[in-house]
Amino acid sequence: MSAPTSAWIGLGSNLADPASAVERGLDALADLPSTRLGARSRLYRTAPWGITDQPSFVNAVARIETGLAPLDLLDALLAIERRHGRDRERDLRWGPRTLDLDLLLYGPMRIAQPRLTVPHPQLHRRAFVLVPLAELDPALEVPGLGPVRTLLAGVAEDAANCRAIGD
Ligand code: A4P
Ligand code: MG
Repeated sequence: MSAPTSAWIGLGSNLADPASAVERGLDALADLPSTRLGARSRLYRTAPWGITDQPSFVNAVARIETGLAPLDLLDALLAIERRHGRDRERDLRWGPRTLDLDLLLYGPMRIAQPRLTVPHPQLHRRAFVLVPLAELDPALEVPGLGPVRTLLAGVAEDAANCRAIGD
């Protein structure tokens, strides 16, 4: 196996018991083959983005150290989503979901393939991703876009609607 790569995963849920769904998602990341959970953010309650007429979300991000290649990691994330009851045939784009896992960053790589775009194409516009990323690593460089803390300043209004659960 080649040296592990740091990859960042965004987790979100807004159905049933979203906080436990995200916690189960984090556990499932830790159980992936050739993978170690390096760091995880707190859980955040966030205002819905995109389609705003839906329940609020619980979001978090995690850094994993993984030997999985990008497409293998994507497939593993989709398998976790399926195990947690997400039905892609039924889901609306940007609509409610039991558990959504996005591959945000894969080391310093930029990937543009039919099934996979990295950095995640919406990352820089989404406070619900940037706030937990900034909790763990504000200096993290998003390839082609700049550091997380700078991107976060661009969505300051939405960031005010992302609250750490328990604060
Ligand atoms: N795909 C390509 N690149 C990636 C990547 N970097 N990570 C492909 C994950 N998947 C990637 O994914 C559809 C396909 O995208 C995958 O099969 C993969 O091959 P998807 O997640 O069903 O679709 P999508 O385009 O990401 O739209 P989706 O899921 O409807 O919306 P999002 O973008 O995931 O957003 N508001 C708050 N506050 N918090 C949230 O978590 N989430 C959404 C859903 C909307 N509003 C939200 C939240
Ligand atoms: Mg998604």
